[in-house]
Formats: sequence, C-alpha cells, structure tokens
Amino acid sequence: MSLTQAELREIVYNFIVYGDFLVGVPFGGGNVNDTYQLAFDQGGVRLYYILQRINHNAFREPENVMENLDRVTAHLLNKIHAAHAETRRRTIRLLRTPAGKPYTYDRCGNCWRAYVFIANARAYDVLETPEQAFRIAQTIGEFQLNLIDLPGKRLHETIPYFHHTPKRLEALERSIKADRVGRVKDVAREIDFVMERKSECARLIKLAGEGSIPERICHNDTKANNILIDDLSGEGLCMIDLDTVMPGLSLYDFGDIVRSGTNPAEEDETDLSKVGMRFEMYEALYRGYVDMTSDFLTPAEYENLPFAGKLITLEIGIRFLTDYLDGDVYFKTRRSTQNLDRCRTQFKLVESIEEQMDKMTALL
Ligand code: GN1
Ligand code: MG
Repeated sequence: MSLTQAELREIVYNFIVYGDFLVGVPFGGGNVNDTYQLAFDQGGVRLYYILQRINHNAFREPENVMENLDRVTAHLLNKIHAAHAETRRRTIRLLRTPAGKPYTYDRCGNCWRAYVFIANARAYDVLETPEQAFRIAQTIGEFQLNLIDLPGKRLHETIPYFHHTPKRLEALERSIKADRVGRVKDVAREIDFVMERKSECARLIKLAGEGSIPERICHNDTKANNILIDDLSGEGLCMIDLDTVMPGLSLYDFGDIVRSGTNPAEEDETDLSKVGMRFEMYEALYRGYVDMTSDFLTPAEYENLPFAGKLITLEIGIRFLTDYLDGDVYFKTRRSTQNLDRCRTQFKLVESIEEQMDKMTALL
C-alpha cells in the first residue's frame, strides 16, 4: 500500500506537530507494518517523524497494541532517565492527538501512530562485527531488565500464541491440508525438514507450563534490524518495533537475535551457500545478553539459550513456509518465491546451528 503526499499530510496533522509538512517517503524494511519518514519545517528547522500504519491483519486490536506501547515507553523513559545522561534517542517517543491519544484513524479505518525520528543511528539487516552483536544483545537484555517492574495489569497479548511453536506447527499442517494455491507439491523437502524436528517444537512451551521458565515481558521480535545502533559510539541505542512487546519468554528474544544476528546473508538470500551461523557472532550475542540478564535468568532459561536460537529459527521458517502455502497473505513479498526463499534460509540456518550446538553449549 502506498499513500499520496496529501493522504500522509492529512493523517499526520491529526497529531500535534508544530511544523509544516514537507514530504513523506517509505522507510525501513519491516515485513508487516507500513512505515514512512516525514519531513517537516518547524520554525525554519527541518525535523523528521516516523508515521506508521498498524497492519490490522496481523494486529487485530490496534488499540491494545497502543495501550501496551504507551505504558511500556513511559516506563522505559523513567528507567533511562535514571541510568543515562542522554535520554532522547533511547526509546520510542509517541506523538499525541489534541485529545491526548497516541494514535489516529484514517478514512479507511486504518490505525496510525507517529514517533519522533531518531537520527544518527541505524538498523542493520545483517550484523557486521562481533562488537555490534555484543552491543545489540546488551540492549535486548537491558530492555527485558527495565520491564521487569512495569507497574499495572498484565500487558495485552497483541498476537495470541505468537511464539507458541506447536501452534505454529499446527497452522502449517492445516495449510498443507488446504493447499490453497497448489504449492504443496513444491515443498516436500521443507515439510520433511519440519516433521523431522516436530518433537522439539514443544520444549520451551512445556518448560513454561511446568513453571521452570517464568513468563516475562519481552520484545518478541528482536531481529537485528529492530534495534538501532548509534552511528558514532557503536552502542546499542534503542529497541524499535514494539508492537509485540507482551508477556513471553526471555528465550524468544535471545533466540530471534541468534536467528537474525548470526547469519551473514539476507533473510531472503537465494544462494544458500552464503547462509550459516557465524560462531563468533553467537559468542558475542551470548556474552552481551548474559552481561545484562545474569542477575535474573533462572537456570532453566540459561541452559536453554543455545536451543532457543535453533527453535526460533525453525519457528520463523515454519511461519514463512505456512505463508508461502497460504499464498503470501501475511508477510510482505516482492516476488512470488520470496517466502519460500526466506523459509529455506531459516532451515539452512537451523542445520548450521545444529552442527555447532556442542560449541554453543560449551560456552555456558
Ligand atoms: C516480522 O515487523 P518485522 O518485519 O520486524 C514479524 C516477525 C518475524 C519477522 C521476520 C508482527 O517482523 O515475527 O520474525 O517479520 N513480525 C510480526 O522477518 O509478525
Ligand atoms: Mg521491524
């Protein structure tokens, strides 16, 4: 979906802004929401905001998403004030409407929110150095740490069963059965790959159900490009894409950064020889994450860090495969095989993690 300048202007003027709208351009590499960067002239100074449409196919109750986001960012701001001299770029800051709401609706019923744009920082699709990996994992750990004492009621589950791997597997099985667009015949190998690993899918859910792994507030979508790195200091700066911040397991966040941060290739790379887990990146992620979380991780969480990387990679691969079989209805795609390519990179990465599991475990 691409909007005209007039449409963007109309939407953003529902929020309190003191500048004149200049131009809006599509921004970032998200697979779900639509994101724009908007330039304003405010008293002769150029400044930027991010304007984003919540995909209500993925997030059925956008107002719950926004209630979570408002509470979480306010709490983070307090924490950051206490810990850092500079606060402005370390958390998302929401714009508000004159009625005080952090969201607005357009004429078609889409829900939009706007943020202060964070300058001089970048989100990396592929991490370049172990130093970056260390810093990013610290930022994820610090985020979890800061949210441990979020006051008030339990956060909304913005997507129910988001990381419930057995349910993701059931969804795949339903899609195989339905074969809506006739693609099942092309993915026999990928289906076998999943079925060979079926018994492992319930491991974390089971440990959580038994009470050995606690529920925590997590980000739940910690792929590398959802964390900003400061251009100047190289520090992990800010967690973005907060729609899935909700109750979950700490291991989901660690798993997803292992998935996205250790692979030197793009998520939809077609040359699978480029895909694999870089152990030096894993080690840096592990050290950075534990640096911030060792005070609160339980033994069962700690012991499952290596497995989490494998499970979440398998799970996201299952989701890409499911969406491919459903005819590409969830993730944004630019070519007809993109979800299948994404699935294949994930499964190649799972194999690579399996091959290195002993080394990963030895770090514990
Ligand atoms: C989506 O929104 P984005 O692009 O950061 C997805 C994640 C997947 C990821 C795979 C709400 O993340 O769960 O891991 O794509 N987010 C949602 O690239 O489904
Ligand atoms: Mg994102």
